[in-house]
Amino acid sequence: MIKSIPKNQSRLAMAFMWVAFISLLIGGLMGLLQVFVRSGQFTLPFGIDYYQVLTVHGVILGLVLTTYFIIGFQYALMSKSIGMTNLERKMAWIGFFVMLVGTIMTAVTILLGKASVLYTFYAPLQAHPTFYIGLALVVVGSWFACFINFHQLYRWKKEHKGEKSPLMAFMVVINMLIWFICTLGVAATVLIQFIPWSLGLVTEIDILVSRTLFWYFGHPLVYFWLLPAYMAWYTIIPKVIGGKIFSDSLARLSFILFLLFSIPVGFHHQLTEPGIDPFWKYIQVVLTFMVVIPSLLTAFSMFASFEMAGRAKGAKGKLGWFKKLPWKDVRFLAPFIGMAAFIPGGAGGIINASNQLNGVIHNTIWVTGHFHLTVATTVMLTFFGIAYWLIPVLTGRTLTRKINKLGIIQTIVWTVGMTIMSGSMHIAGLLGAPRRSSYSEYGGTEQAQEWIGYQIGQAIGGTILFIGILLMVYIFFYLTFRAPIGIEEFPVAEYREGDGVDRTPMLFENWKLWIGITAVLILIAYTIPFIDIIQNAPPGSPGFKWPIGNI
Ligand code: HAS
Repeated sequence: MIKSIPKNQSRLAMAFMWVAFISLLIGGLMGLLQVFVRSGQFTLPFGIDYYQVLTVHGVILGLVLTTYFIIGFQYALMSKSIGMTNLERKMAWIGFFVMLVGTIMTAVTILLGKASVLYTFYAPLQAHPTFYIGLALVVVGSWFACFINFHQLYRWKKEHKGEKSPLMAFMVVINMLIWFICTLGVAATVLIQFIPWSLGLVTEIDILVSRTLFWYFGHPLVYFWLLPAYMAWYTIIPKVIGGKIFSDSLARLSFILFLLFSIPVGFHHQLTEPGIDPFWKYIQVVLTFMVVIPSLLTAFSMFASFEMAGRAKGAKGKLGWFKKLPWKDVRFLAPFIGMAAFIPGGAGGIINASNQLNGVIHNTIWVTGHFHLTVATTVMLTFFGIAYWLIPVLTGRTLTRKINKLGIIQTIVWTVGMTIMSGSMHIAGLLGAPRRSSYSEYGGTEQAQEWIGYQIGQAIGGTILFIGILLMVYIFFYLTFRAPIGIEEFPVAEYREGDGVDRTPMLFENWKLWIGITAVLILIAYTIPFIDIIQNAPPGSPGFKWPIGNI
């Protein structure tokens, strides 16, 4: 039963959206400064440090914007599909404020120049303790959202004995399970290693342990970003295009596969690191290739939904459906371009995961190009596509034709900017340009001359993208304060006839089974190598620990 979202629950989701869009503006501005510095044509004023700007950019966009948007969007999906009690809502506000305090602490520390450690905060780079404490609070605050979402589904299931859960709620719970399990890793390294070390309570830190715990979190993090986009692709886009969901079982299967395979793969970020036995790297690379499968299932499902919708509108021939898609509707166009970008973006991921090829691209700006295609295009354009209807739904306003048109322009600006910027990054990376460095334009080598042109390409693309950010922030404000009062549709797709939706196996909701298999896979992938790392971390034994005075 689909209900509208009550006002007090809309306010909650909007609070998360506010933080997300303010972050977009601040983080985007930092991105603009960065590409200018890397072009070699610009020096930062007032002694601002490149790495400080890069840290603000990565933390604010990669961690703050995404997490707030996702939690707000997921609350809206849960409110829409299974409702929220007053107690759940109050707890959600507590979680929001815990996150906000943490975010402000982290942001202020970075802005004061006390935490220029980038979003990966690799030791032995060290930040002021408030950076790590702030991060820990953000994580703890986000756990409120996890347990509230789990409780919402648990409550619904108790009230609807024997019934299958609504697809949206099922997807939200899977995503929050992934988030909860993976943030245990980052919470462990921050609480056990970084906070005591930065407070001076201990004088050494085991670098490889900290990086391994970070990447135990870092890869599932990218699926935590991706899955809300997939939620929209599976459950909302079919409605926007006037079609139906292709298959309930396939959608659930794909999400379960993400739960199983997105976590035990962190070593593919550490393929070049000594101290991890190649056998375990190999195991995790195999598991990485497993996590490609649910994306391929999703691609299949999307094509099926598009074709079905097109044929229902009279499309003929193999590709006739393409013309019947609603190209002038920004709620469709933005996510669609996101999907299209995921074809090269996903191919890039497969290249990254392939051991020998990883040796070519690792630590080059190719990787930055990869994640600007995936998270900054596929995910962000889908989030923008969601915002066009979600913000009016939450504020009791409507998406006007004018804003729809401006949204189409914004989508095109973003696509052009990102194609130039990410394309330049991929090429410069292949030529050897390093990432995470402000000195890439004058390495003094002949090679550096080859990639300098692409660094300027990045600056051009980055400038166009910044215009895209300004447009999007304007649209957000317009939809929040100026758009006409009215009722905007919360698009929720129905299943196609003959989907066999009633026959979706109840096995898919056997949470003990799926969480159990997930735990077993994590234990297989990590137990032995982790013990090995603790005992024999390079370059000496027992564990190479960086003394605090050397940084
Ligand atoms: Fe990645 C590095 C491997 C997906 C984000 N990745 C990163 C980093 C980030 C990131 C942020 O194995 C850098 C971290 C850092 O700071 O160091 N990635 C993969 C693989 C996948 C993948 C195998 N990544 C993502 C997604 C991200 C993301 C998604 C964000 C949201 N990645 C790596 C590896 C590294 C890495 C290594 C480490 C590199 C290094 O050495 O440092 C896969 O999940 C990709 C599977 C995807 C597909 C595509 C399916 C296509 C679909 C679209 C269908 C289109 C339709 C439209 C229907 C197989 C679903 C129709 C279109 C028409 C034109 C008609």
